[in-house]
Amino acid sequence: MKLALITLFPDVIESFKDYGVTGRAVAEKKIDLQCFNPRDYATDKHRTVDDRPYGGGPGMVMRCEPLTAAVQMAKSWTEENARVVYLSPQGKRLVQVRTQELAEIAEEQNLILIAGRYEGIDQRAIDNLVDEEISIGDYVLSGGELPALVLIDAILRHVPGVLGHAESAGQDSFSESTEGGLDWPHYTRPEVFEGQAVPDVLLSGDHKKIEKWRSQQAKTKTRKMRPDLILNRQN
Ligand code: 9D3
Repeated sequence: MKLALITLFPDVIESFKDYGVTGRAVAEKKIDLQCFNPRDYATDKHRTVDDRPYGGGPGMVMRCEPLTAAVQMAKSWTEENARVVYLSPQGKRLVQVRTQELAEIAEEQNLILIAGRYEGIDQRAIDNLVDEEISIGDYVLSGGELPALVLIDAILRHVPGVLGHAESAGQDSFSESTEGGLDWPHYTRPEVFEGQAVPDVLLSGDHKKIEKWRSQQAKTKTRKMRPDLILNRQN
């Protein structure tokens, strides 16, 4: 699976390739992640990638030409009909089912992600290049790089062989084992830490009882922290 990322800050992305399950996926060539910097494709004397907005107002806007050239290079590296996703505050909010669907799309036709900076990108670049716009949630960030990494991380977890045998995407919170609810509490050694003991049931060896306790803990936590997950399962 080829993932191309259009970004003015490729260095921000690099460390992601070195650590954890995602780093292993890169090392084992389950995915090929490459950055394309619009700056490298700016043709004017000063290599400008942004300019002031028509109509006035604060901030700068990413220009069409360098973006278009970068996406074209990304397409020749991936494939001509690669899915193009623009990470944007105006996008549809990302949920777990969509990460699964995008993983399937990415397996079929590869993926080009555009991370914006400044106030965003010229609308004509969106109209010409972008298949869909995705936001990762209702809070303000400084650009699309972290959202792109969030999306890549979530997609990779669905790629066969990326997760070990113990984990599996189906076991994740927001997935099957807790029926779309939150996880149960976890404990490991020591049995007593600063006077706090591990719940007896977990040491009982009674697997039926343990399973029942965990599911009840998960339900209580979900009702308290995320009642919305019970009311409208949109994941
Ligand atoms: C303070 C600037 N805002 C004026 C109304 C608009 C704005 C422009 C650019 C807000 C954020 C950004 C940069 N954010 C992203 O590129 C972004 C993002 C986000 O901020 N939150 C959640 N998901 C995403 S995906 C891309």
